[in-house]
Amino acid sequence: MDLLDRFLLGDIRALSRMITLVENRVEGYREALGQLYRKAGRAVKIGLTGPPGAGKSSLVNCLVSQLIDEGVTVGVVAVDPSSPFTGGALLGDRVRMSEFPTDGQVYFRSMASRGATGGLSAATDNVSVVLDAFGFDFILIETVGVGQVELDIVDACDTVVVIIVPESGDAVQTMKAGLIEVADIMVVNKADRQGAESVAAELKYTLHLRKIAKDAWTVPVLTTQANQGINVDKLRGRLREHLEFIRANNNFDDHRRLQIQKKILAILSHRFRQEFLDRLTDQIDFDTIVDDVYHGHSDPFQVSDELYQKYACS
Ligand SMILES: Nc1nc2c(ncn2[C@@H]2O[C@H](COP(=O)(O)OP(=O)(O)OP(=O)(O)O)[C@@H](O)[C@H]2O)c(=O)[nH]1
Ligand SMILES: [Mg+2]
Repeated sequence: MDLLDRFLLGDIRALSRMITLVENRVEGYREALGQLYRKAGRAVKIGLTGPPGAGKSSLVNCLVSQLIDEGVTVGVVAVDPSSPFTGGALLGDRVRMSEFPTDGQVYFRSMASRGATGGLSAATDNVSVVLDAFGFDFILIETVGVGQVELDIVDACDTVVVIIVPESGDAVQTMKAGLIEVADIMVVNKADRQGAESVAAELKYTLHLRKIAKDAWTVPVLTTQANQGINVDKLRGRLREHLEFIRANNNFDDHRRLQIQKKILAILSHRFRQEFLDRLTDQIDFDTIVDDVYHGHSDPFQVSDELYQKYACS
């Protein structure tokens, strides 16, 4: 029996192998992923992002416990910026795994952000498609909110939770980093520390000023203490409300359709770029061109125009 058949029968080991295949873009992955795409689309995707150490994993663990109690299945993808490994063999995940049932109701996977071929955002999205096709009801994606790539990752989710901590300057940093733009729910974690309530109030005020339309979703601001599981039930409640809201207002379908369009364009642009650059490097003597620019006889703009005319339009 081949891998896809075993996967479709619900074999967890086949799931792990499929993710590795997709993550590393092993030959044949496109065909397999294409098949899985047709089966995906049922899972609810929740993105959790925020600064390093804010308590994202702690919150994910609490949410997973709640979801398990509700009787639903959960797949978790953690994008780990510090890890050079792929394959989910990290200590943190082993510890986490041991807390939960091993009957397939929950599945954890880490992705190393360094060296992801073809882009981390695409790789994470592909892995979430695999989990979706496997049949998980919920997919939680944890990523450190530090740059555009991480924002792209959570932007593909149905609901985005942004987690910050009360430490001074954090609220300001969050706004600067564009995290507020992507947030459907804001969480100020480590509420046991000083200043949590004032940071929450500051965020509420900023969000109130930013609200674009009267009937738009009001981004709630919660305070939690994830290491003690405090207020995580409230977060679960807000997640449910947000899902109901976007389903009732068509945003859910619109957003998913937009994601499909983005995905097609991303695949195409990756391909165009790759093919064009391959053609260029095969045919061009860069030393001479660089010499010209270096000595002031040409400039990067003119050179690019000429190369584009010659190789992209042919
Ligand atoms: N005091 C306090 N500590 C917390 C709370 N929530 C989490 N922590 C602790 O904060 C530390 C970081 O928590 P994680 O859940 O690993 O944070 P993270 O955001 O996933 O971290 P990275 O994935 O490394 O960015 C751990 O030592 C947690 O036990 C909280 O509400 N209060
Ligand atoms: Mg973490």
